[in-house]
Amino acid sequence: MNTSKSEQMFEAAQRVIPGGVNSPVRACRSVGCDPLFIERAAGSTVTDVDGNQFIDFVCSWGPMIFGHAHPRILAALRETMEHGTSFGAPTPTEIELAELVVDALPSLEKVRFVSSGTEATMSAIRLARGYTGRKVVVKFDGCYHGHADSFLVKAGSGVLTLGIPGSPGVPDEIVRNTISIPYNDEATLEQTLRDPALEIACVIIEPVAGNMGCVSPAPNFLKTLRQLTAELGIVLIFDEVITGFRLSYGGAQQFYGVTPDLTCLGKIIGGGLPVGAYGGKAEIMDQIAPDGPVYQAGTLSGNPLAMAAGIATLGLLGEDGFYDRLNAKADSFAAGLSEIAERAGIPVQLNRVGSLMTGFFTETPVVDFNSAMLADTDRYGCHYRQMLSRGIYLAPSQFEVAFISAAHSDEQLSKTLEMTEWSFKKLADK
Ligand code: KE4
Repeated sequence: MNTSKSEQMFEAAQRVIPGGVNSPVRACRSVGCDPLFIERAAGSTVTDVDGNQFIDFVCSWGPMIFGHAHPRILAALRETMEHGTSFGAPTPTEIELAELVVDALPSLEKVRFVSSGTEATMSAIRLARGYTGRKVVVKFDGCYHGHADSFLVKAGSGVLTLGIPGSPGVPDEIVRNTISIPYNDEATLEQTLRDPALEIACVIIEPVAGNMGCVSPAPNFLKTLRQLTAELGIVLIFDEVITGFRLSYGGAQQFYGVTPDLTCLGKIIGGGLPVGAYGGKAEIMDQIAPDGPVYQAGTLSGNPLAMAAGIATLGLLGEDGFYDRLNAKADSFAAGLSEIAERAGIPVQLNRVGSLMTGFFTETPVVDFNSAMLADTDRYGCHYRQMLSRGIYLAPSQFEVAFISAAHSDEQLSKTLEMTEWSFKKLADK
């Protein structure tokens, strides 16, 4: 595969952009190769600057649930940009998307748009702290909520881990109020939330974890979390940046029947443009400026182009039977993957929820961060490179999810299974 132009571009990029990328995972460091520079995309394929075409399972890390360059979304953008791109003033499109989002999610009475998932989660925990007057944020090992200081704590190795900075530049004073505990561990959850020494403002969780690879909540885990936080007056925040409008039109909260106090969104609601959002009960949301004292602002929040792309996307998602068709496609693809791993004698734990999935190269069921860390990342890297050489564009990390989109055709999924079988056989021979 000729990648000469990507190589030249990567050299140029590294001279002016840290690591040559604008987000670390794109550097492909954990899969042992240099990144390809993508020139265009359509449907479920991306094409790099050397003209190599790939079936795409990254899907821009989630937004492309309909595939790339969907005609309805492009048309909405073209029409909107004719009238300008940003005004720094309220616009009708913000109301339209806000009403769609509020109507879709059980927990939302009001919503505030921002420009990234990080802004959404950062604002949500500030709001929870302002609303409760408490300081401590509880999160879960292996869950990622963006790069705001409060979230950059190392995943705890102990049962109960007081935050220790997970990145230089994050002062102890900031992360001292962040506690990270094991996902799916009800005993530790109850022990932590009931600890009288802790002034807990909120718990934030990915209702299906997508940032240690795909890890689903244990049966009743979310219900127990909801019961405890309600009893103790702790704000429950669902980070649905990945799962929102992915697992169902009402997100994970509808999929599992558990209603949080606040919800964070991103990715799909922007249709590929920069959008994040946080929302919830009016009683809490009314604490946000200018109505309330908790400050949050953004120059491009509610940007007309992003709103138009989001409205077009949600319009498509609302079509009858969309999620049934998407999940059925993902179901048969996942079944094929499991059969192939079995035939090849390769230990793979395939975790899937709806159209999100991760194949962990390990014999141990993956139910939390510690078990996810047992996966063979070298073997994943080898698989990644082999699949790339055969035109399949997987997530460049064992600890991310693969996304199935409405644009993935049966033929493309069959080809991917064939290439997976070829790759697994090569892995088994190593
Ligand atoms: P952004 O700030 O990247 O828009 O969103 C942060 C975020 C918040 N919450 C969840 C559950 C997320 O998954 C993310 C971002 N996801 C990663 C990939 N899993 C984005 C990819 C990247 O960092 O380049």
